[in-house]
Amino acid sequence: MNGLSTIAGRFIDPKTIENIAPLGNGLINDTYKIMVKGDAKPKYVLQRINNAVFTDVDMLQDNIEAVTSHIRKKYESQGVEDINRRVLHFLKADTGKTYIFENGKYWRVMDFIADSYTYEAVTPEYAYYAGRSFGDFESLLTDLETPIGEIIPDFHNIEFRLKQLDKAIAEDNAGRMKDAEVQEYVQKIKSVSEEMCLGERLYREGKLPKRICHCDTKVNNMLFDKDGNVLCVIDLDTVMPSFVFSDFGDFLRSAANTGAEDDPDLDNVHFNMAIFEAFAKGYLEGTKSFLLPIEKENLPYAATLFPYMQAVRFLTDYINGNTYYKIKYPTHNLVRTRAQWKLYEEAVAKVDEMKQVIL
Ligand code: GN1
Ligand code: MG
Repeated sequence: MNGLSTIAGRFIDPKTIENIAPLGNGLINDTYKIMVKGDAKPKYVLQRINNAVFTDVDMLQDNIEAVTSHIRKKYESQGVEDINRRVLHFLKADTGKTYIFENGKYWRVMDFIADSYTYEAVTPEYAYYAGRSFGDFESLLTDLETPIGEIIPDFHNIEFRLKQLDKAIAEDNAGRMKDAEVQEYVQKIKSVSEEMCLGERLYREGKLPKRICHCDTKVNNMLFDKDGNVLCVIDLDTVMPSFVFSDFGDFLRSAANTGAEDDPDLDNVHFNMAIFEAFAKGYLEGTKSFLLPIEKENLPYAATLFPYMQAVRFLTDYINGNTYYKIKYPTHNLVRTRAQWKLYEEAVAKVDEMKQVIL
């Protein structure tokens, strides 16, 4: 047995394991699919939790357990069919917990949801279903009584992200501040920072609530069945209290971008209004039981905030010498910054149109 099988064998019967192979393309955790003997489809997902990012693994797994069991109970009471494909299920290890710690690393195993598909891009039709699903997800959690910890403090707090950028600039650990392009992006980011911090100001004024949000609503964090129906929302690590802007904005950051998150060709990067319209329609339907006017009217702001915040985060990581995100080449985080900044500008140019769709 190789190392991964030994780890998986603490959650499932090691004799049943056929092989373990990489799965997906997340930038934080390492994910694998586990094939078992006699089964042509993967049966489980093995994940190494990046504990440099998620430092409190107990809190992480408690949050996920609270959210998944709450959703499961609701689905049961609503008589929803096929519940095991509609909500994630984590296995207990030989320790009785849903994770193990071995050789300095944390691992967990969940059921693989069979016949499910993920996409890096969506059509307006799929964007509508996605909007509905993320809206429903937030809606299902509005009456969750178990407290959900802020697993990464200030995760989507743009004021905090800008402070991290300032710190990176001051330390200049990788000597990047002599690069004129880096300086140019810093200037661009700073020139609009006041207006981009709107959400935090509204929160301080007591006008904007925090709700339990998913906080990583990238397109590829949703499972579809073969007919395009949304099965469930995955990658629950970042579920935490946040503004609804997080889920709305981060989905569009990935789905409404006509290019890639790290597109080296900025001509590919535009903000797709058809996706915005379809997603917003689904999202507003899913959240109609609780969404406040202040939340609704600022959804176009959210669509600009997330590419902005991601540009800040990628640039910060580039200046720090690439310590956070996985990269494929040395300037990857700079290329990502350029693409996210372009998307931010494209979204800003569409704000008036977005307002017309929302109101
Ligand atoms: C990370 O884990 P992954 O790849 O789904 C990041 C998100 C970023 C995203 C950018 C915990 O998500 O916040 O938006 O990369 N997750 C964390 O692609 O930082
Ligand atoms: Mg992911």
